[in-house]
Amino acid sequence: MNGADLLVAALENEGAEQIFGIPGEENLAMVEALRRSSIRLVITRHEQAAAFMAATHGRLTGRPGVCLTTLGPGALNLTTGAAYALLGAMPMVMITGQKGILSRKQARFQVVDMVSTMRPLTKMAHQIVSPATIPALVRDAFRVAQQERPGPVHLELPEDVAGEPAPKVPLVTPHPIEVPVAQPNALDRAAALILKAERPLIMLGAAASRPRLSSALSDFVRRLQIPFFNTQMGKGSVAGGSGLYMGTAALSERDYVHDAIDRADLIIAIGHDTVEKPPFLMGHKGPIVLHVGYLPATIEEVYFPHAELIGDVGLSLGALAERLEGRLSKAGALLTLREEILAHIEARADESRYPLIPQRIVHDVRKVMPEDGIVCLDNGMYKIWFARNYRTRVANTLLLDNALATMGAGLPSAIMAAMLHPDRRVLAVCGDGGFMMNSQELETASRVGVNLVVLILQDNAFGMIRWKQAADGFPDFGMTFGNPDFVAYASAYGVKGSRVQSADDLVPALETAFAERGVHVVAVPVDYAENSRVLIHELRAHLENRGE
Ligand SMILES: Cc1ncc(C[n+]2csc(CCOP(=O)(O)OP(=O)(O)O)c2C)c(N)n1
Ligand SMILES: [Mg+2]
Repeated sequence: MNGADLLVAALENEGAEQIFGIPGEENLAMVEALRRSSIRLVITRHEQAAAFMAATHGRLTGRPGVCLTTLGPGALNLTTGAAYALLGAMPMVMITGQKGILSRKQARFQVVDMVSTMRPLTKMAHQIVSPATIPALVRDAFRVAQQERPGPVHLELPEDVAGEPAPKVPLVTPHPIEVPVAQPNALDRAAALILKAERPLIMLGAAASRPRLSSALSDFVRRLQIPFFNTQMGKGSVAGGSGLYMGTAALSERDYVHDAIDRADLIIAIGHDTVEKPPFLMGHKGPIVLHVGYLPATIEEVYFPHAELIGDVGLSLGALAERLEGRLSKAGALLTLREEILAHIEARADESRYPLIPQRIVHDVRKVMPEDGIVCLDNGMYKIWFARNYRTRVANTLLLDNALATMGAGLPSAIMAAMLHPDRRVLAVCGDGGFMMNSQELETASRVGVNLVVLILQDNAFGMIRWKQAADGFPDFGMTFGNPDFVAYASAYGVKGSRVQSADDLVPALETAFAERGVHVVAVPVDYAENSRVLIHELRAHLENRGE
């Protein structure tokens, strides 16, 4: 047994089932150890995609995903994925190779100080210097990646350590860890604040989407009957059509959902993580904010809670509900605004203009996706429309990145979701810009054999930036490009492609793609004139009507 064998045994001990990545010659001992292990090596076509996939594994399961690359160039390709997992709080373990450390037979060829590079992008970055340290280091890496606030860790395995005979060091057995519940006096204080509120509102933030939390959160909302809204990454964390959903804060202010936020006198912010674009801007005259989280709030100019309930979120909310159930006569005060807010959001969803408008696309996607179907977004203009307009009833069924907000993650994250949930419909939604950043992963998707539909919104532009450019009064410049013929492009990968030719064509195109199984690409032309019409002019007029 050598260092690489011991590392792979330690990964098996952690329950790792797959490793995503692209090895180099420095990893060959590791590759050989993997060949003889129970772990599946899933080769991607770019390391960035491997990191996005491993991070999404962590996000969807709560257990770290693992990725592997060579030294220098391969390892550097992980950095965007590391930041994606760090900002997005997704548990992930990255393993990279390195030249030998006891001698330097190739001088400095390809050598980059990856541990230093990864330090600000991870919760922990370590070089493995001897096989004997591997069992403890790997256990620590998984523990650090997984514990709140979850995120990426990095282990570097030099070529000579990988090949060195390993002493008989026992592996460290993982065990479950229960996080403490909030203190009784903090619970009493929080309960008193909520009892006093005239117009309470719950906000569900990114940490509300932790896989283990969904049922406790839904119970809390159902027991108290306080209406709720969510941040973009908190979507879907309350199960079922509770009748209490007030909307999603896709913009920071002035959207219809802010009619409710601005009138609330107490916001119970559950799991809010300030990596997200602010769902509302706290002001000094604004509502009281009670932060409920695994960890204390980070204080920002736009987020400075007045009280905090820190501890295991599910159990703490249970204890809070015990103190409040049946005692909140004003719980539903803001519900009178609900119908109007949701009616505005649903407007124009059936418009038959071609190219399609974003509202129609969101509406039609919802129509073909079952409640547990998973939509994985890349980053572009449509993210605002999906966050705002796509209704979710099951946790983690609209996967979007409102933290690093990187382009290129849509397709890899969808491949991962499809691998984890072969029985559910999975749809990647990408702009023509973002899709082309990692489109080579169509080959990975078809090789691993997932059922996956990729919807490409085609405006031949970096639409989001083009819109901001116009909104800021700049001339239209530099944001357009040409595209390949996406149907021909798909067929070059041996996957099926189709093009939506009319507004009524989208639903049947998606239905056919899902029914045929395998990987499909569906290109749909999008008309982004609605961006300014709704998100600027209509909202401005609405605000004037409110008299502000
Ligand atoms: C890796 C990366 N590069 C640049 C950006 C800045 N950016 C945000 S949205 C966007 C345009 C996206 O274009 P596209 O994917 O075509 O989507 P569209 O907005 O046109 O629907 C850009 C360039 C980013 N978020 N991530
Ligand atoms: Mg575009």
